[in-house]
Amino acid sequence: MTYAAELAGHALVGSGKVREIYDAGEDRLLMVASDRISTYDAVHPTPIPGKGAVLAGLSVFWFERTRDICPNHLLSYKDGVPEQVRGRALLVRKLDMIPVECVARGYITGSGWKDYQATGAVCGIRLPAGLRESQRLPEPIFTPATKAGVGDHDENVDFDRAAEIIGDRGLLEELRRLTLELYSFAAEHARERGIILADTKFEFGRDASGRIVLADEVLTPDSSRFWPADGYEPGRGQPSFDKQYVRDWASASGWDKSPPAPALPDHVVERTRELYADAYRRITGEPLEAWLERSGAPRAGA
Ligand code: Q0T
Repeated sequence: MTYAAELAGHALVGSGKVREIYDAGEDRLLMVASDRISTYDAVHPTPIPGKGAVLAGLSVFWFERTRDICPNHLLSYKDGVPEQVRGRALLVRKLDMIPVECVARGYITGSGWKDYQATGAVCGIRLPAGLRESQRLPEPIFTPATKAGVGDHDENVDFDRAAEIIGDRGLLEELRRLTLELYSFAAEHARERGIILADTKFEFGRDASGRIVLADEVLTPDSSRFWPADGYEPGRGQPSFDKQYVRDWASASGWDKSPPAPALPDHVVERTRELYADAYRRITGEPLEAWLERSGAPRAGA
């Protein structure tokens, strides 16, 4: 059994590269963000202390501020959360998940840039000719994707295909509206604080009454691309706000970028930990310590 599966009284129901989901009773799940970090699709054996807390704290920040746009699955980050994982775990409502990844893009990068270069379009949305890598789009676009097999990348699909997958075109129209509204709200907030939210991915589900509910983690550096606004320059790939230091070190280390990923030296861990804490502070306006205190996270060393 992996260490990840050990949480007394909770059955592991799912796990990703850097997080786990546990059953927490009848209609609840416990989503736990670890301190693990991946680059080039491989997880490094060295954790970044506080990374899980940054992801959980940011998700809570956004869940609390986007309730008027869309209800979400957050039930608690304290009551009912085992002490051992407090600060990086969310107790959430179990939903019927809608099997489409809802992506909003305000800038052309990643798989969107690849598709645009090959076809002039992303997910069937024709874009202006002559865009440069990382350029801001005339307006944010909704680019749905389907979860591929374990270890595979999500596959971009056009609106019609996504509608076919979920079997309800009206529902997908509503998800597109919500996705773009959530993105625009968050991108504007981040931009005022020196961070470009290039794109982001949401997952939605339905509750017992059929209501659409925002799920997963939201608007974190793991579910989004955060770029420092300082030094933004279209025409090239942008450095990642949180992971660039690890990527630069990993590239220079001679690692061939196939698993297993190398252990990280102390200076890379320390700098990256600072970058995550800085992202938390810039976006929320409070130090990460405030979240650790509020959530009842165990003190380092305890
Ligand atoms: C889910 C029911 O995040 C996932 O896996 C990574 C370990 C995908 N996933 C989401 C669910 C959620 C959520 N979020 C929910 N509220 N209710 N299922 C399951 N897997």
